[in-house]
Amino acid sequence: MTISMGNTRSQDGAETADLTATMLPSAEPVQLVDADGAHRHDDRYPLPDGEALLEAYARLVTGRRINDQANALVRQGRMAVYPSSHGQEACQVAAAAVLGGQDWLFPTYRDSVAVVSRGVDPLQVLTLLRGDWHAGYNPYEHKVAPQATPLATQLLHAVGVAHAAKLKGEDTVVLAMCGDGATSEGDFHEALNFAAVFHVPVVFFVQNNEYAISVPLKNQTVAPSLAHKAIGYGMPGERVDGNDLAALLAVLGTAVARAREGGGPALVEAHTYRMQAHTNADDATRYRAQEDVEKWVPRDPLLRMRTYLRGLSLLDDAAEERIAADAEAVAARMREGLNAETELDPMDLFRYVYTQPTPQLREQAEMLRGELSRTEA
Ligand SMILES: Cc1ncc(C[n+]2csc(CCOP(=O)(O)OP(=O)(O)O)c2C)c(N)n1
Ligand SMILES: [Mg+2]
Repeated sequence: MTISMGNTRSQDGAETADLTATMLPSAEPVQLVDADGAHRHDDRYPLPDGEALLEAYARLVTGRRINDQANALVRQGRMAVYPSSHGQEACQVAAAAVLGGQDWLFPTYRDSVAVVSRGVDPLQVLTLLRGDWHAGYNPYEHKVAPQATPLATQLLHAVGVAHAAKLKGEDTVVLAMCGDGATSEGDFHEALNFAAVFHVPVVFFVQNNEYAISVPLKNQTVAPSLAHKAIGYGMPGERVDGNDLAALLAVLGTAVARAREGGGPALVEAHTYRMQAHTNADDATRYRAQEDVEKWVPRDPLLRMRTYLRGLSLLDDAAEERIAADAEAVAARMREGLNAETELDPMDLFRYVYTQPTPQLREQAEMLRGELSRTEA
């Protein structure tokens, strides 16, 4: 049977068996550098070269520094909230690194480090979490969609952009990020089905950090893995060690290259862990044991990449100092920018929301304008 838009579904038994074999994820998450920093050979995924790993490692260090600095700024009352990607920095860096300038990234609230890795100014990124703007950066400038808080909604937008790019004949791949919890949303299923049927160049990147606020993965799904969900829609799924920067670059890079060559969508599940609370507004000790968190400490993505690079003499003391100084400069810029007092115009609430404001919003804007002029008087 042929489905419209050029995507073919076979009802022939032998062909179905072949497709099943190519679409099912690996039995174990792909790993190229283990927790001790040793290379693990994998015929399917060559190790990225040393230069690429060193550059990505520097971004990991900056990412960790951004997470730590943002947490401190929240405690100092300079930011409203910060969903940290501490422990997930390898996923964050790899998501940005595998994309070209013509590609689009669709991040969530937890993916600030990925957005910075894509080249967006951290101060522009953090205005959202400071509570100043819905998105502090221009999405078109860096081809980064606004960070989405309503779970999985961005996946449908991502598929729409990929579909449009395909119709226009553009060489664009879209990488859409979401968490394990978001895979239970209707929008997740609609996005995957739409992407597969229309055969669009999108890579769904699920960071499985084992929690959706207080809900553990076992209460979220009983599927063998989240990557196994892909075959149900007719696209390949792959599992990767989400704390292994090298494996993430290889697996995501392969999925992006495949999408660019017209191979259609894919789903990549990264197995990682949310090392800190959901946000500063959450007390994780109420629903998970500290021993469980500690098991993940030795699997830290920075530690293993550092050990690997030092083992090959690709990273020496001088390079470490330079990388740390660069990360510190980013943190200093965050402190300076976010500690500065800003004069916000409350009328901004109504600007840049709709091209044509609705009658209700116009009415509310007038009310606010009236109140402001009374308080100023
Ligand atoms: C549609 C929708 N429902 C509920 C929420 C409230 N909510 C915010 S974050 C979250 C958990 C999401 O977990 P996951 O997708 O695993 O992402 P993580 O926070 O672990 O990165 C929930 C339920 C929301 N933001 N959007
Ligand atoms: Mg999660």
